[in-house]
Amino acid sequence: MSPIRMGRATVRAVSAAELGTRTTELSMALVSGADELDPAGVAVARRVVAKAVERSGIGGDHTVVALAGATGSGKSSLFNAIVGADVATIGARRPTTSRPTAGVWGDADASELLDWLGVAARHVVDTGSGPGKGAADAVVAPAQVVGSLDGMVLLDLPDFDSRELSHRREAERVLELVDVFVWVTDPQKYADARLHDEFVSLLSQHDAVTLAVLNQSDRLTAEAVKTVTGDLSKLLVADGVADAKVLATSTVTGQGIPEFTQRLANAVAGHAASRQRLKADIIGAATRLRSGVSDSEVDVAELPRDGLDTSLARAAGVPIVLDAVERDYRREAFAHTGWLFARWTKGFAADPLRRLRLDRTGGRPTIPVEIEGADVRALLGRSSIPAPTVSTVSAVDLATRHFVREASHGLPVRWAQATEDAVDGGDGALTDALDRAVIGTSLRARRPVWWFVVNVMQWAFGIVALAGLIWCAVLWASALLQLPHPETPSVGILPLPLVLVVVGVLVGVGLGILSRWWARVGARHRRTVVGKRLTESVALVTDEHILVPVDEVLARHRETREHLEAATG
Ligand SMILES: Nc1nc2c(ncn2[C@@H]2O[C@H](COP(=O)(O)OP(=O)(O)OP(=O)(O)O)[C@@H](O)[C@H]2O)c(=O)[nH]1
Ligand SMILES: [Mg+2]
Repeated sequence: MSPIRMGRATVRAVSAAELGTRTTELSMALVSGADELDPAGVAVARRVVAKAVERSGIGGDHTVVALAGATGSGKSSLFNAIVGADVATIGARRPTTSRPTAGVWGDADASELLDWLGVAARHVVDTGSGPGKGAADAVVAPAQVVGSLDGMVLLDLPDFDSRELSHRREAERVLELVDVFVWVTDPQKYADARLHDEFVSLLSQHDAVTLAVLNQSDRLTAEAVKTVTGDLSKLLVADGVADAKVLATSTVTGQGIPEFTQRLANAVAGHAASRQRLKADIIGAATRLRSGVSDSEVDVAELPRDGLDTSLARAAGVPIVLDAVERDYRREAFAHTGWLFARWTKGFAADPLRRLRLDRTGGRPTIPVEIEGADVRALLGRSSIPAPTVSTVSAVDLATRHFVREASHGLPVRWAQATEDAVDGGDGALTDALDRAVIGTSLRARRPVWWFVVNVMQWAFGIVALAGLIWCAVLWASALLQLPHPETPSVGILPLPLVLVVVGVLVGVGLGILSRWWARVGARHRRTVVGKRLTESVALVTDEHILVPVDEVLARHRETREHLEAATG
């Protein structure tokens, strides 16, 4: 709050552009963070934004000054003193005023503004002879007032404290919209605890330019006026009104009225008060919301994610798939490098990848890029990887919670909750995504060259063994039938056909044994390669289902803070 001082206007000018920027920033903060900010604060901020937009749209550059306070303090009397005519009803029966009355200074049309304020009773003040002609006529010497009251809309409000609740409501409604408050009190009620607690605290919340007037000062001695205004200043400071200064007035003797008029002229000067009030409201609303956001947020990309990736990989069945990949490699290796005459046994061993229904695709490229989710399953079906066990599921849950807790470290509760809500809600989407990731990952690779080389050798030695066997058979048959046959060549003491059979079989079997051993090494390598691919695929799922949603909340948090800081800064 900034009390108006005597002399030249001291209210710092707020440009329309500055007000517009602050209003926009506050409304942007509401767009990005309304759900995570305190609902009461959000409601206030929405009202402030609406008010700023509406008020800025009203032409005329008026300053709305409200006389508010307890019943019988002399609001209507002060109003008439400033207007210079008996416009407002002054009564001995309390409360007198039930609807606000407006006095308008200057040529600019204030009807749009008064419609917006909801004030029906209007009086245009004749300003022909200086600031507040009537006031001048009554008690103010024009020469004493520096400046003019042109552009002022003075409101005489209903009381704030009577038994009429509707009066209080009406006063509160209008006070929400005015630019300058004048709290009018009297020697009897100035220390009333209820007024201070309920009324002055409300004024400090409204954050408008404020002025306190102790009216009916003619009822006190000069000494008592000093004491009472001093007391009242202290009470105002205790109420939170900074730099509180009290003005003593009397509508009977005219004491203090010129000074009061001067202060009103100061408030009107530069037409700054309305924007000042709106700025103060915006800053007040944004400051209140600012306590609902932290000063910084965690960088999700920097957080350790090993626990998360590992638990998700386990849930995706990656270890089971890798075992199958290893077995598949050994099986395929045997089909290409095993001893030719033992390969038929391969038919008995079940295809490990087929058992998991992972054998139908060569990898991602076979899935059209634009096909997603259920369509992928329609195209490829589901895998038959066993569903994750309860302990695996709870490990994922634990790792996710841990990660989210780390990510939302230091955030206010509502934001932390939003971060938690943003990640997969256990509706099966994560499990489906993991399955899709495994299905979409290529589990095989190019056949190794050594398979081809060994295969050629196996065929060569197989043919050698077979040729030797057939030769032996022919020799045996011709011996049996006592048919003449040419001399059988020999190697040393052994006949060549036998040598061919023995060499063919021994080399074939030996090569098979060596290849089996080498295939174990190759299978482990294949496991590593495919393991890397699966880790990448699972990491993408982690990104999509956990990191990105969490990061989105944190980004909104940052935006909200930046907008609120821009609104208050
Ligand atoms: N002695 C003295 N009496 C005053 C002064 N100002 C107002 N009064 C009297 O106080 C009574 C109340 O004045 P109003 O102006 O009606 O007071 P109000 O604050 O508008 O009251 P409500 O409309 O009920 O809220 C009237 O009888 C006035 O004549 C003053 O400065 N000195
Ligand atoms: Mg009145």
